[in-house]
Amino acid sequence: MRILFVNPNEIRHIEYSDYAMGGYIRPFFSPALGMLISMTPNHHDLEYIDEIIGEQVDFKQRYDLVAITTTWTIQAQRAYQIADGFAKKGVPCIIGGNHASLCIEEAARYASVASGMAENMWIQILEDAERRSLRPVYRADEFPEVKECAWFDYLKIKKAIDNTQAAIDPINGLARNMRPFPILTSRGCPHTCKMCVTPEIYHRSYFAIDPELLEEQIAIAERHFKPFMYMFIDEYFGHDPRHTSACLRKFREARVKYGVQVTPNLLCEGDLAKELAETGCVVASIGLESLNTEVLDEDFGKGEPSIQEGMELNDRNIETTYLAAIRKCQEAKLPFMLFWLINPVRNTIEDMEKIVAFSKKSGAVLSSLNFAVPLPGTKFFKEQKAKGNILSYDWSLYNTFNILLKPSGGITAEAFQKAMHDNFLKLYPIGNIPGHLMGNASFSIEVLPYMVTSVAVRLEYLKKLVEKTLPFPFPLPFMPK
Ligand code: B12
Ligand code: SF4
Repeated sequence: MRILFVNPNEIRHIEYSDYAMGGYIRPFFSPALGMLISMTPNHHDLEYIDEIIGEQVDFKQRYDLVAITTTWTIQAQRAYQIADGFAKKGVPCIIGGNHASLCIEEAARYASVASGMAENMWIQILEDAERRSLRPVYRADEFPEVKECAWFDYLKIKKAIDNTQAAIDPINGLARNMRPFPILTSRGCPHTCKMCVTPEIYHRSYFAIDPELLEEQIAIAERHFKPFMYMFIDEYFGHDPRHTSACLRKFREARVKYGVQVTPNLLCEGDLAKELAETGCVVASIGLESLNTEVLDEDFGKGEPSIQEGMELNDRNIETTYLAAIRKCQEAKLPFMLFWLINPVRNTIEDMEKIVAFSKKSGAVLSSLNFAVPLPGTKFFKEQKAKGNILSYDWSLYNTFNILLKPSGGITAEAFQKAMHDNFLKLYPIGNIPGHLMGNASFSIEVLPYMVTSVAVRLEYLKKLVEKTLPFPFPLPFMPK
């Protein structure tokens, strides 16, 4: 069969609040689609189109199957448009990924839906597509439980990328090689945080890659892609310290650079920060999320005991844990970024200010303030919906930069959104750029994120004003349309 894999762009509306910001880090290819490509038998003819870098879907092409992912809820509306476009031409489509998996009824209005991990469904889906009899819905829990998950086959992925018939926007096309290259040491997560979709899809299962296979993958990636840096896309990196060390040794041997997302509880125990620094990690993104233990416990469900003792995600004195994790990074000379989630229902503007002060003192190369999003399908969504706190069900707003929950304390949503914007800017004074450039780190990984964020946040605001003023679209390169 001729199969097209599409990573849909997000749809953005300029009616967004002027104070909503955007985030643009995307990997070299969609890991979800990369995994499906890796699992597809060799006799099929595969093409991969990434709308996020400006590749365009051609609805006139004759495909036998179109597979679309919705890793992010903000991709859902575009995913449905693409499915609709192909349905009109009689081309069968299947939509999967986090959003469609948890909003089956909604997605099924546009295409067949694959809900959950694809490992044990994918071959059945391909066979049904070949017979032109796709079922309306495939549910992972109706197939045998996934005991072994798929890992990347980079050669197959490369072939599908190179095989694309898509028209490529030349400026954005260049951007592919500037994107970090996805790699992983594990999939899944044993925790059950309420605001996260992973427990709803992976049901606490956790899979660790064989370090020998990882070594092979790095060698293939180096030979065929030569990535400027890798990005670990593990859901819960570092869960098994021995396995993590074995994997990190492979990175040290290959002498490659990478970035990782990690939780503070894992950093403050043992030598993880040191190991990361010694094996090529150029930056660790730490998900601190909140300084407020009620938000962590009651809203995000991080107070539940971990299934593994000593691996709890929250403790009573959270600031001490955070400082311990930061100290470990500083001792190891490991640059780190901090990621925060503000829940307008419980957090106040003073809480934002506290986070800004904490971040500025921390020595982080970048700190990011995001809104907690009631992601559809999560327990957090159900609770906030039941309380009447959700402000919008327009999925195109679900990108963590728009306020989606009613603030308490009588403040309006727009005022709260503006306070977020103002506090975000406080983290990145433009006047500090020369200081950063002339400082000890000079033009290095420690300076670039600061400069890029400082400028991008302000550009985003200007872009909105220009778009609102001009009667025609004004696309800026590297920015989502
Ligand atoms: C690594 C990661 C990132 C990376 C890159 C991710 C990427 N995929 O491009 C980075 C760091 C850039 C990132 C950024 C963000 N992320 Co993120 N990220 C992840 C993470 C941890 C892993 C995703 C991944 O690639 N997994 C590996 C693949 C192989 O697994 P998979 O996607 O589950 O795919 C399997 C199945 O779902 C299924 N499947 C998937 N698609 C399809 C399609 C078809 C047709 C079929 C049949 C099956 C199928 O089969 C696959 C194989 O089993 C996820 C957690 C998660 N579980 O998804 C969060 C996650 C995707 N991120 C999330 C969020 C919110 C963000 C941010 C908005 C956070 C922020 N404020 O910065 C930003 C978005 C920035 C942007 N818009 O540019 C949310 C999205 C939730 C949602 N519903 O929207 C998630 C789910 C985490 C969460 N909190 O619940 N992220
Ligand atoms: S630890 Fe991370 S991946 Fe695991 S459930 Fe919590 S937020 Fe999701």
